[in-house]
Amino acid sequence: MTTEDSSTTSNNSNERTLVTLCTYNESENLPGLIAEIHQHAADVDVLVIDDNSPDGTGRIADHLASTDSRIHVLHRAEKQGIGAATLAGFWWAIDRGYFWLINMDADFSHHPRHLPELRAAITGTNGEPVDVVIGSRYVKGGGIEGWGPLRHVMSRGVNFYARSALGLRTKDNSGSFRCYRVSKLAEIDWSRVRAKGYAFEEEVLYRCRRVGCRFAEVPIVFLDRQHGQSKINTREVRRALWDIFRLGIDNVRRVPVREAGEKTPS
Ligand SMILES: Nc1nc2c(ncn2[C@@H]2O[C@H](COP(=O)(O)OP(=O)(O)OP(=O)(O)O)[C@@H](O)[C@H]2O)c(=O)[nH]1
Ligand SMILES: [Mg+2]
Repeated sequence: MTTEDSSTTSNNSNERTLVTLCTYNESENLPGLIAEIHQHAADVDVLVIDDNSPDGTGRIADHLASTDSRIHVLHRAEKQGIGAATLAGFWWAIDRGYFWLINMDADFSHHPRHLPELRAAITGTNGEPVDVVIGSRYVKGGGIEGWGPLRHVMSRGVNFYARSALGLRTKDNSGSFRCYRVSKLAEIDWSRVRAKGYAFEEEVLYRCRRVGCRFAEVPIVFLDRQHGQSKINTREVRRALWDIFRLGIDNVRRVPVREAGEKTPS
């Protein structure tokens, strides 16, 4: 794994925001997506986390980074799952002192037009700031375009299962379009992480809840990908269900979630 060493960023405020994009074969989507991100949020830095995509996504990302100092690339040697890639982005943001991290899929399913709403929601309602804003398909105004009935049933089913097993109160626990307060991510002991694949999304919310995060959900309309192929398969789904089950056992046993040295009990 190699990282580009860059501590210089272009957003000047004290609350710097990093947008992370995990990519595996997203060459058709990446250039247009980053351009749109910067149309809707000009001040954010973007980190592409590429697992050596055979279609050359990593090279395209390098080229974009060479033309725009807001763009950074983290190259990983091989495909290790979306959870492992997302976690690498968390560490990158923690190490470089970002204040907010917004994660998005890189296939336009998470449209950059929602970025301002996600960022606005961090102030919370009633003057209570929040730590995690979820771009949610399952609150009023949210939705999904382009899925068949099976995908709908699977997604609803996984959400119900995760809420029951992990005690989550939020409605959309399986999507990855989220804004996190980086200091809260830093409180979590990530060495205990169970899911390397798709259950990572539920696992992050579980761990965030256990360290006392406050949540908000803002509606997003999820669009099925236009270009490239889905990386979900039945093996990944089975593994995700198993990972959530094991996390549910951790929840019952109250296995600690905090980084050593963090004082507050979880
Ligand atoms: N770095 C990295 N990125 C991944 C990996 N698996 C998936 N991704 C990326 O994670 C994002 C979500 O993956 P998708 O294949 O779109 O999965 P999905 O959105 O759940 O499924 P579809 O919407 O059906 O395509 C996309 O940007 C993928 O390119 C992985 O193993 N490593
Ligand atoms: Mg997708």
